[in-house]
Amino acid sequence: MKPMPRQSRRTVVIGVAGGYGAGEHACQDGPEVLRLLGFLRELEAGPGGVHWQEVIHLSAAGHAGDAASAIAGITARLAAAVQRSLDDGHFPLVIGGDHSCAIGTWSGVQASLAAHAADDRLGLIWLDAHMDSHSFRTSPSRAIHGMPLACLLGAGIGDLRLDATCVAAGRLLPENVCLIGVRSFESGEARLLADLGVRVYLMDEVRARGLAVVFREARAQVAATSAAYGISLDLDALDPAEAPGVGSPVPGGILLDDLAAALRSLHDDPRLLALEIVEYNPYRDRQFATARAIQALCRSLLE
Ligand SMILES: [Mn+2]
Repeated sequence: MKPMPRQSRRTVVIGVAGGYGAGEHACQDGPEVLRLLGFLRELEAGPGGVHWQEVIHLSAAGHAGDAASAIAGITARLAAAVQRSLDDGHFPLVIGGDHSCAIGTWSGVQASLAAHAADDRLGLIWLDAHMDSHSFRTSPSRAIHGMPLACLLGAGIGDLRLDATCVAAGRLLPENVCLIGVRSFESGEARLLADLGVRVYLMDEVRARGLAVVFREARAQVAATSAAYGISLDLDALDPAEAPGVGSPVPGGILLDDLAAALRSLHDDPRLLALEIVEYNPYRDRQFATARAIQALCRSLLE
């Protein structure tokens, strides 16, 4: 895959109406609300254009009754859609759904890299209030949206269908991953990330050093030994005072203006291959503040 400036790539939006990774399924309605209310519409006329390709829904055939099989079905279709959009020279913008969709998004990116790039190592900046690095063994809630990063790191979450997806696509290397904004986690997942040596910027460090500094450092690290990188943005990384419409709000997060500036700094970087924005819960939103935050962040990166 040749590095192409994003301006010459068309942004393709792939919605994922998935909520089975969380105890409450409300996030599954996020992408349709954003699409129907036209929150990305003004970007459509911008340079390169933004095109809503599809919203992936759970098919009856892909759902054998439990959350893991529902997510496995969505994951396979999402990975294929993301891989296809990269293969076609587009910039995939994935809109969740709960964060379990990350397994599909980044498996698709890795599959495309493996097929077309000499160097298939992928970097990933993971913005989140949580660590999302549980397995079925360590998770108190057993909710799969708390596990996607462990899965992508090849740590094994204990579901063969999901673990196999990550192994088949190639796995992320710990040194190519940084978490930013974490402020709520359990010991089992923290131990996994510490054992693997994954760099975690807790919210205290972000506040002390400033998001701009931390973000630049994280980007340098994930890009240092990989040809390309992506961003997985869980909206709960933001402060719930500014973005209340999320699946699992935690006080004391990143400020919207700071994150918009960080994304703006990536505007011209051809190594940024894909962006994922997840955990939009329209029912918890207030006067569309969170929908507008998504709009502002997309505009910062894409316009
Ligand atoms: Mn998350």
